[in-house]
Amino acid sequence: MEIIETGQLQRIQAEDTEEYRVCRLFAGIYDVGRKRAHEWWRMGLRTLEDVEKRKDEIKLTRNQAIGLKYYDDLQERIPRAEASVIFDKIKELAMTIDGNITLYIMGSYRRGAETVGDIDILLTRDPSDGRTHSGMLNKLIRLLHEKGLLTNDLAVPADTHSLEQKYMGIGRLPPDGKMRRIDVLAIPWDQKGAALIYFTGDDLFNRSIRLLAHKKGYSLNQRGLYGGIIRDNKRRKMTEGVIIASKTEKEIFDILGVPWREPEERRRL
Ligand code: 8DG
Ligand code: MG
Repeated sequence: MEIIETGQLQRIQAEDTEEYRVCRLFAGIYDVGRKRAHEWWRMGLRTLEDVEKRKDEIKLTRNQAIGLKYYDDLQERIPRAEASVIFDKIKELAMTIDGNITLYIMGSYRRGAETVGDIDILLTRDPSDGRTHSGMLNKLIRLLHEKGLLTNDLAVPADTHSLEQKYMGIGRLPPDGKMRRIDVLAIPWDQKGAALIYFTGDDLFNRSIRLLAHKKGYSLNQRGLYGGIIRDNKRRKMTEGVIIASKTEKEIFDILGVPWREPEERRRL
């Protein structure tokens, strides 16, 4: 309607400026948000070379420097086949640490995407033999660095022995593959179902199913489906409630009355 009525679209005009293009360029650096990008624009920076040259003055963080170094690689999406090879190698190495570790490749890959933005991995272990995956994520990270699959850490878990940890880093297919973002989430075995739902996404599916849970008086997060929640008259939570389902995706769907949805069906059309 705007185009018909005015012969133009303001949004496109706004996007057709140097300021917009430069801010987008900067915001493409890992860990640089729109606000920071605009601040650099106001300081007179125009190119990635400017960012590199003035890195001390603008206090470029360690992670931003890594993002800048691998800018072009990290802009690209990863072909499904390559993600699959990288995941298989990581899984194989994990098995040398403990044959009972379970690893899944998650995110857009599990939803069947042809290209993925990053490699999302879930790590857990069945504790029925009396052992857990405590400490194993850190061992795995060390091993992946040794084998050249990981090159840079972006965020390493603080508590080495917790069963719930998140690692974020950059790696590649050795010796000279493109740099790729790799995330590994460790979770307790009995939260596997809730974690699978969360880490499979997509983000819109997650928001919808969480909203549905909320409407039905529950609360859903990556740890489980919570019942027995008491809310005040503004619908704010007064109590956390207790986990009533978390082990499998299906039991959570069942309680919420959601028909089974394959991962491929959990995405925007
Ligand atoms: P991509 O990497 O191919 O771009 O897509 P993705 O695998 O779906 O996204 P991701 O950024 O790697 O995140 C993995 C999952 O995390 C995603 O499928 C769903 C979940 N997730 C949420 N909320 C959000 C959110 O606000 N942002 C993002 N990026 N992911 C979220 O539940
Ligand atoms: Mg992903």
